[in-house]
Amino acid sequence: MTRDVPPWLQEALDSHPCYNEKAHRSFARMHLPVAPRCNIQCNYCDRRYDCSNESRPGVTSELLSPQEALEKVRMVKERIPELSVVAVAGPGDPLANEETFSAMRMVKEEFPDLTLCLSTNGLMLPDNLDRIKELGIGFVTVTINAVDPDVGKDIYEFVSFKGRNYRGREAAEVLLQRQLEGIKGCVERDILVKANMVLIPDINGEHIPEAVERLKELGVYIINILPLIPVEGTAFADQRAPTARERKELQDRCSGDGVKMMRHCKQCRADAIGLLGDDRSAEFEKAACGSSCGPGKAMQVSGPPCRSVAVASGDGVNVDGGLGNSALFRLFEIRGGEAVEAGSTEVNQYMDVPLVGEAHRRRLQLVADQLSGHAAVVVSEIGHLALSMMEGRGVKVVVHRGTVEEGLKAAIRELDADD
Ligand code: CLF
Ligand code: SF4
Repeated sequence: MTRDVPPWLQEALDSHPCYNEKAHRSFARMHLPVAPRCNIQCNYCDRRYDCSNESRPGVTSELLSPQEALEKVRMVKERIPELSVVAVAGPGDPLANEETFSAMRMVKEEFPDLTLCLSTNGLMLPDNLDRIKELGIGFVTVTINAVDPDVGKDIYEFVSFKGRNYRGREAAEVLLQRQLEGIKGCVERDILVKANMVLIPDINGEHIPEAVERLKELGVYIINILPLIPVEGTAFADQRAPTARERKELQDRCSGDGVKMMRHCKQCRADAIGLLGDDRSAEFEKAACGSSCGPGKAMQVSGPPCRSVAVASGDGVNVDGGLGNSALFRLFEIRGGEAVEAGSTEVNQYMDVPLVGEAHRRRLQLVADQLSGHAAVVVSEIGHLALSMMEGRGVKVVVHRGTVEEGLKAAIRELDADD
């Protein structure tokens, strides 16, 4: 018998296109791409693309601030009346980004009739259970690819948890323990859990049935076995993807007996909008821009032009690092020639990577991805590789050794000169 549906979720379940197959042709979902950062590194993920928790590799998502996301919900709700679910599913991990909660809160306040949903790698789930429940988020997906650290150790490059970076078996152990604790906490709070499992035939193919058994015992409501999509430039670029037959056999083998099996997943983008089989996100691209600019492709539709600049500065006073050795970038919007503070973005989850070789290149790439979408970055130094990565992403690099204030002035001058 399938897990009982908590009464407070029955109505929402009837119109949830992912948790309820019957609903997927009549109800639409919308993902808010407000969560760029991630706290782990899955070997199949390249964050130039969308998060594989809930997405397919493809076009990079635009990133929105919570305010921009709310404005976009207003627009989408007007044009897609069948919208029933609003979710955060990347492009990084929703729970590694405070913006997820700000956006959800705003949506809940203005649209209490919409169902809230999120998808996470689970690392920070135990710490956020009460907030999730309080916000009325009744549907949580956890991507859990193994319940044995000896299998998981080959799937994750690192896990960054509470100031420490873990690798190998230890990383898989930390992640698994948090995922299991998080799932248990959701079930205890009457939140419906979906477990996403990326099927990597030569790594976890044999292990998935055992993992599904464990997840059933924990009270997971529905299982979603997704095929690995090998992405160029990732550690799993050469891993074999499953065949359709392999996946179906596994789905059949793991079906029934206390758990539902999702078979209609579309491996959506982190900014997907519409019915599962009819993505309409392109219609709404660049539709949102409110009072602030940020990373991503948000576009100003009214008011004075604004651009965003990221400055490498740990103390907020001096420009004190390069792309490869900074933990924090301060963000500013340039409006009418003035720089206005707009928060900060941490890249310290990549700090524990050797400064040479492939790992270093990859780290630079991740930091560059995180900073892509800004008009300029200000750093005190930069190497050839990092420079070409930033320029390749259309970001102006300003090298400045001095104060943040002077660095911003230099950035404004250089951006103006380009106009
Ligand atoms: Fe989005 Fe995921 Fe919520 Fe659905 S998607 S966060 S549960 S609202 Fe759905 Fe898309 Fe498959 Fe995800 S089809 S990738 S299962
Ligand atoms: Fe990528 Fe993080 Fe998602 Fe893994 S959890 S697929 S590393 S964004």
